Amino acid sequence: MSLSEKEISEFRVLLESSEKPFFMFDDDPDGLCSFLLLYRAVMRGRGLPIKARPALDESFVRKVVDYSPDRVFVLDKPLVTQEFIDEVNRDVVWLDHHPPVKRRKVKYFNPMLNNANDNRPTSYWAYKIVDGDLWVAMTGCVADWHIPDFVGEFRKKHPGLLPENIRKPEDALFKSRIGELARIFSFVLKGKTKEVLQSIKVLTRIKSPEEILDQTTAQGKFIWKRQKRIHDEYREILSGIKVGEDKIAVHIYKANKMSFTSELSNEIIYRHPDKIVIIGREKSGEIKSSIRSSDVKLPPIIEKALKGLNGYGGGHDNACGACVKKEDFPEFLRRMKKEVKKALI
Ligand SMILES: [Mn+2]
Repeated sequence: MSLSEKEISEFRVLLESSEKPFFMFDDDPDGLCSFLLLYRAVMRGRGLPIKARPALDESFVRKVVDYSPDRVFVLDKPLVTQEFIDEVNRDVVWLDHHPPVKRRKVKYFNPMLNNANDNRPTSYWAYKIVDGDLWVAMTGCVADWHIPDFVGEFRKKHPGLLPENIRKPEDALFKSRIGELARIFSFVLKGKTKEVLQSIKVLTRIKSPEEILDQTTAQGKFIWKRQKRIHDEYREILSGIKVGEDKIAVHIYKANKMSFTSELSNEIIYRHPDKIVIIGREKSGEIKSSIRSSDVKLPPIIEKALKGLNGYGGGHDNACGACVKKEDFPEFLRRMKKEVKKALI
């Protein structure tokens, strides 16, 4: 394994010996499930989803000082600034699976340090650390397009949530009940901060996936209802997306709606794997977009398309983000089309 047994037990000791842990996690289901696994193992401390992307920076030092934990656990964040680590001035433990970075004065756990090809989700490693709820770990992994090695055990324990015939991560996400749960987790993280925090608190107490999926308890019902309102808004935007003949499918929507670009682009690329999908949200003069592709390597194309423009972007081969000033967006798009054409020759 790419996090060694030694590292896994070292992390466990750091968690168990913390009297007042503060968990700062990425605001996606992988981050949330990582938090739930660790928190439920000790049932103390506090969790805070961090919306800022990609870096956890010094603007969050205040949150740490206010809570005054003895140890900070950063989960699933690709970047933490050195200034953040220096200024919080206490134990920082960081568990992540994105390309490794070098930082001082932090206990850094990343499977890619030992094996550059192992980027299994953070919730996978959190599960290995605490040996907690299988369904929580599975939800986080499926949300991050990964079928973990404990899938057999999961199928036995939770029949019907992930049928045998579903093998591909994208089918797990869009065609199974555990995938439905992964999408529910992604929706409850959206909207008003107060409501998000309340939902997270409720999730720390839920004992089975059926509580939510079949609404068998008041707590499960609460989560279901809250995600449904957000899911409805999502579906409204989704139904407005038209995919035509062009290789690139583009859709831009306005800021008064929540940010769904990541979820929307995932669903559109799942339905149209032959396309390159760009879903953008217009806000304060910028267009923040999620870009997906199954056949074209995105980062080099995006880099070329952004050259000299007001914007930035990057990510994985098949999934990227780009933020471009509104007036530069048409040029960005024109270049994307040109570069994609070149890449396909
Ligand atoms: Mn992740």
